[in-house]
Amino acid sequence: MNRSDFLAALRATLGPDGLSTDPSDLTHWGRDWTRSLAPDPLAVVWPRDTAEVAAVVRACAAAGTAIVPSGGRTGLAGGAVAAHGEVVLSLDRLRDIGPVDGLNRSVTVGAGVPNSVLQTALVPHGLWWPVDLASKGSATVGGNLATNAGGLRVLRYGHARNWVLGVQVVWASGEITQLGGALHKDNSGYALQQLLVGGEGTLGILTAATLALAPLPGPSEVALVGVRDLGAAVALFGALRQLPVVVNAFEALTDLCLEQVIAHTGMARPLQPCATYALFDVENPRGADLAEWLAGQAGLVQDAALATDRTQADKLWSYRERITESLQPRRPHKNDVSVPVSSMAGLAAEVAQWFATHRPGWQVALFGHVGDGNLHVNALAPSDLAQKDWRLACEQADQALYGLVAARGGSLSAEHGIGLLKKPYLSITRPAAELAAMRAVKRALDPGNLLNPGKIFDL
Ligand code: 2HG
Ligand code: ZN
Repeated sequence: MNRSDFLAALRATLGPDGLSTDPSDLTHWGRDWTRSLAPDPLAVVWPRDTAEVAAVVRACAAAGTAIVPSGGRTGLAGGAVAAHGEVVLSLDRLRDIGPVDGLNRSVTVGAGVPNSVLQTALVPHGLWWPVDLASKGSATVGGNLATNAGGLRVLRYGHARNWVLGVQVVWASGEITQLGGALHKDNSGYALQQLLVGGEGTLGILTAATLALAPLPGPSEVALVGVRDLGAAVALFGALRQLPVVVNAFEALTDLCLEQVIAHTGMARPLQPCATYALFDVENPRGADLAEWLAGQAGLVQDAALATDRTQADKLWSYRERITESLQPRRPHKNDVSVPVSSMAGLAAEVAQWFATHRPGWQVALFGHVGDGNLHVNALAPSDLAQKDWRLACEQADQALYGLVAARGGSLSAEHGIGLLKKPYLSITRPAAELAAMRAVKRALDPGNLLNPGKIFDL
């Protein structure tokens, strides 16, 4: 079948508004937030339900055309980029939200439900899905699961995979299978749904999921604290954990991040300038006096703002949540690494030292999830460096960074996934035998290499 017959057959299956080859759609739907990778898909399709997803998969399999499953495309590793004539299969129309089972604390939803829409629907039930991302307005449940999203509450709740009971999957063959269900306990054989979670759309296409839900968190207290460096932030985290509080999040950012947020948003500087800031969010059911505690941390705390109401708390959070959008105009080269929390301060010092020695003059924005041992390293492009030279200089810096991370038993992707961007480096922190097992799983479930080929690893 030639290309135009193939597209005509897909259009006949999906209806006239179910497929586009319009160049602006191809650009928009062919990429995620990774702006350094150019999109070049053949078409974008918007099936209405799981049966139509299966029909698209069968048609693509017959034509030998690869598929890139697509959620909210807020990923930062190129996992949803279609750069080689693939069909982008958007799950955008699969937006059903089933009845909430309050007793079982679960709900079944379509893959295309935006994270924030789900959260709003759960509020009247006093429940939420504890996957909390700065990108929640665009990110979808299907994308959250395919990438095993992390976010701002991993410290308390864990990644997306902790909050899924079952999934509906369309395999590369076009068959539809339910993996798991609404069971909180099910120890009967492999938990295959967990293989799909974090699979970046390479093993099957998630069309629906039964999610585990948590009670809405209680009121929280939020503070932004100026400290000497990331080591001091980590020490403050250790001290905070000694208090009888539940730590929802413990984050950090350097002053460069704060400067960029202030420049981008026009918000006022919240504290006197310090080299680094820690932000924490705690539930405090036993009423520990946090102001007094902060005052007692004189060796660590240089300045502090403790929110007294929700509006102030949200404002303090926005200095952290708005970093990514504020860095965007500076063509950031992104990294997302993790080490044990006990190695976090050492890693941050080594990273800063490496850049100061080998890339003097570069601005490197360090921020991340201290409580998870997760450091985001965003190198900002000098305005006088051509894109090609910038990329080369960054690739060399990446090698050095991953060497430091590997030496501390870390990972080169804590929460953003591997996609296309980190693929060349995966073997630095994953042993060859493990990669061989991953390839064997991929070959078994997708023998034709139809689903998101070239992501995570090449076969
Ligand atoms: C965050 O923690 C996200 O805000 C994005 O993981 C990190 O932009 C980044 O590098
Ligand atoms: Zn993050």
